[in-house]
Amino acid sequence: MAPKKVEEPERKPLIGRVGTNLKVGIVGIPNVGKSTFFNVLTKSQAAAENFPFCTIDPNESRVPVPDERFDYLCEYFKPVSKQPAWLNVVDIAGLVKGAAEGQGLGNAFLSHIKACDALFHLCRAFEDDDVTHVEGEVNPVRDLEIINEELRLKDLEFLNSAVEKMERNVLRGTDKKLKTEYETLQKIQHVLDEEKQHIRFADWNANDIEVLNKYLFITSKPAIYLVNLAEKDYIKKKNKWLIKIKEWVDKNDPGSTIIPFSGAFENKLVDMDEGERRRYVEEVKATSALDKIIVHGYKALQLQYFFTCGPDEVKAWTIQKGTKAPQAAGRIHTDFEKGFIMAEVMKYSDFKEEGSEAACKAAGKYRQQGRNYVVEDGDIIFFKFNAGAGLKDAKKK
Ligand SMILES: Nc1nc2c(ncn2[C@@H]2O[C@H](COP(=O)(O)OP(=O)(O)OP(=O)(O)O)[C@@H](O)[C@H]2O)c(=O)[nH]1
Ligand SMILES: [Mg+2]
Repeated sequence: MAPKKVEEPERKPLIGRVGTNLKVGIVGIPNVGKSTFFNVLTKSQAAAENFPFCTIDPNESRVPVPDERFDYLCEYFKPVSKQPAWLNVVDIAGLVKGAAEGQGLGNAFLSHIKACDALFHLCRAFEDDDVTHVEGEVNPVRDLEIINEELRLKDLEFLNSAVEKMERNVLRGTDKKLKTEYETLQKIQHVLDEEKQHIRFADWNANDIEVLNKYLFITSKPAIYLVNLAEKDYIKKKNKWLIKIKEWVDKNDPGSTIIPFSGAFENKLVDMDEGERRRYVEEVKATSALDKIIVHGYKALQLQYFFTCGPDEVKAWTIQKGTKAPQAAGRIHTDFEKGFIMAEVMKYSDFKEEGSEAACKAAGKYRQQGRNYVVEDGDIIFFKFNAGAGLKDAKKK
């Protein structure tokens, strides 16, 4: 397996939509196991947690984000309703060399990638003569290279047409805002065309980011690399490609996460009943990689969540990092934001350590926070708000 990172390189700010209903798209060349991974992911999460199977359409579903804090809170409160955080995942058809120019199923699929906010870049390191490889033989590094290049070319094509459209107006007009946007587009052109770089690795100022957030280029999206191994390699944690993939990612997408998994192994597990699965996992001394993949996907979107807890419901509410208390309250209901009075907050770790809300209060770990409080991941919150018409406070809708 790839060696552990010693030091996290500094990450660039996330470019993209601001929202909480964000999607990760699975990209890769054909026949590398994207759909297999997608199916196993949705099936296993639906089965394991007994949540409703959440197919949004045949290629999109949402999966609960595994979190032992959430499990503990459910265990503690025994609520009627359990609402975990969700990650939306989209299965995208395979891309081939030349897709940016319309080869293969080309262009339509690139537009699907555009609609996603982060990418699971899946590559194939398993050998199987029965599964055709479009490029002849297995070579995940070459495949990563192909996809990366197609994504860059697609952005460039989109950018060039935007620049062209704008050019006439900018040269003729006196619109200052248009001019700034045009300048940023030219900077982007330089990065994509001259430096042959992906957008997310360049340095952008606040103006640029505003423009980038408008265009949502594919190469501005963060990626996580998933390496599909044969079952035996996954179990042994050994495959000759892993180190080469690590080298490639370190060079081309420094700091990004690489997660080895095995579609075949996951597929086997998902079809077993609980007892069988436990025995098998013990026998081969390997566990499923799916939880780790979901958690990393969620993190790549720079999302986090706070909890509301009670006997009716334990719920994880997704927010963007840096969200302040009133806006977090607004996730629950707009009235909570408008009439925000305070947030009563316990850290999850304090709650667990002290054992109850009362004990947290006694220990001075139940804090009242105001409008400027920045909500932290895992906060347990009880909002007080003024609804004008006499409603004083509420835990949830
Ligand atoms: N041996 C082996 N075969 C696999 C594995 N994962 C997927 N396959 C097989 O590879 C073939 C292609 O898998 P898919 O999941 O459909 O591949 P895909 O990447 O979605 O392909 P496209 O949608 O055509 O781009 C199928 O026959 C799978 O059964 C794996 O881990 N090991
Ligand atoms: Mg597929």
